[in-house]
Amino acid sequence: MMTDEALVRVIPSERQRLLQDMEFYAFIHFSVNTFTDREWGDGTEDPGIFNPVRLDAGQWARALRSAGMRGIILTCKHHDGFCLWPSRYTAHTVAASPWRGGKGDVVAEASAACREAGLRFGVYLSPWDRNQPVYGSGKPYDDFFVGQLTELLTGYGEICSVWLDGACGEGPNGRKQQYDWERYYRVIRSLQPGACIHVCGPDIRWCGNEAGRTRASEWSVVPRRLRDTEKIASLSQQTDSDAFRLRPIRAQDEDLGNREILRDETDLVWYPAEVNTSIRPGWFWHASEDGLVKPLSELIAVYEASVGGNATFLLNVPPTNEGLIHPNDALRLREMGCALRRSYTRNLLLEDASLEASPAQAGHDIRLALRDDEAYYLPARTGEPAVISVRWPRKHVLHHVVMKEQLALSQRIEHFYLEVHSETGWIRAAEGTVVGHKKIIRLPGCAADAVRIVIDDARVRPSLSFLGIYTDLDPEKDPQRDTQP
Ligand code: FUL
Repeated sequence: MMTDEALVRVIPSERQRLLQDMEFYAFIHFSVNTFTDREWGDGTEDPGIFNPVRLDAGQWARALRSAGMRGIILTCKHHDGFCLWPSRYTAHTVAASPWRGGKGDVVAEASAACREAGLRFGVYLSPWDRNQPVYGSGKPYDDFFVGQLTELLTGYGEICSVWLDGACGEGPNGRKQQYDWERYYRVIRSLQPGACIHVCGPDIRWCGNEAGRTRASEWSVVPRRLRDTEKIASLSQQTDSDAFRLRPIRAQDEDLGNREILRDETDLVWYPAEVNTSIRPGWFWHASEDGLVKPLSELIAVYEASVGGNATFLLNVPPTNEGLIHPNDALRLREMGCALRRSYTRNLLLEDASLEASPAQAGHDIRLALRDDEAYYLPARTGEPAVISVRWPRKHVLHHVVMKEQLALSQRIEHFYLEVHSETGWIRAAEGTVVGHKKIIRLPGCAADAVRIVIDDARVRPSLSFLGIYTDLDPEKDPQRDTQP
């Protein structure tokens, strides 16, 4: 039986911690599909159609950064096999296109723009390749794939992510490939040890749907068998359909890692969730969807459920056939940045608050949770609730509470609740399970002069590396509100 002591021995790798710290980052879907108005190309597209005449990766980076994103993952090759860089392993690349006279390299431009803007850069390289004649032939295709991986992982600086999609269909010859995943992983580890391998890989877990939904409790310590690539592939998209993009999490998978569920497991891993969805209905740009950019409220709700639910948020923003992020998407990104600054700038704990907590272990005082860094609060006693109390001399309107655990100690909090105090006395305003990297609790703007957080169930003892209680910033006071993307 898994004891609490055994559960908290499972902790993230350095590369996973860096990725979780990114919290919110972009997917860029861009390929021949951008020019054919399709979601999946079949590999027969003429590279001559690829000509994004105004391409400016600096504009992408600035627009995405204005939303508060910290990285970009680019579809260097989607299922159609067309390469956004001049791969020497195939002629089906930008080198055969009229763009920049066949001398262009989108991967080079995007990675340079990221470095310039202070964003991390990652690659999506579709294992499924509908153009490649050796696809489905076993080792010859694995050699080809490893060759392409090597180009991407050696020619473009530091790579934060290799996103390996689970879709696996037939190649041009009607055959399906058995991917040599372990070999791909070895190549990635040796060339870019800091890169996380997402989805069909050991580092970052696909949350199981493309609709931007998260589980109420998204645990990072889960059974190792969830990494089973076959399983991921069978749950992944097998056909291109809107229904798949909107499919919610399957009910039987609703909770993957509470203490009860893990009790009889023998082999656990740190495998945090990533939520991916598109800012528009499709992954690729379609002129017909220019008016269908998701509303700000929907994107903020996904942000709060993902970043604020111990997952990362990978939001796709597809450039147009001119090679620019469309003004409607750019505007929404800027609005997102403003909304996030408005919500998470004014931390009332740093104003006139007094803060107390259950006795702490020496060196782990609750005041360490005021700073968002490595230091953390750790109660001295095990087996009893940890209570954290905040009081203000006057009432404040509260909008959000943010809690974070110190992940070097694993994730420990199993249950907590939060009470607010006003003239009608104490009321329970929220409760929850997972905290992990970050928990965001949205409060409906209640006026209160005290807050109490009770962590009433934890593995061994809970840690708290950050606590913030926010009131919305007056938009007039947002110093960056006029920033243009
Ligand atoms: C899916 C792909 O088939 C879609 O086209 C898209 O790339 C999405 C992120 O993953 O499985």
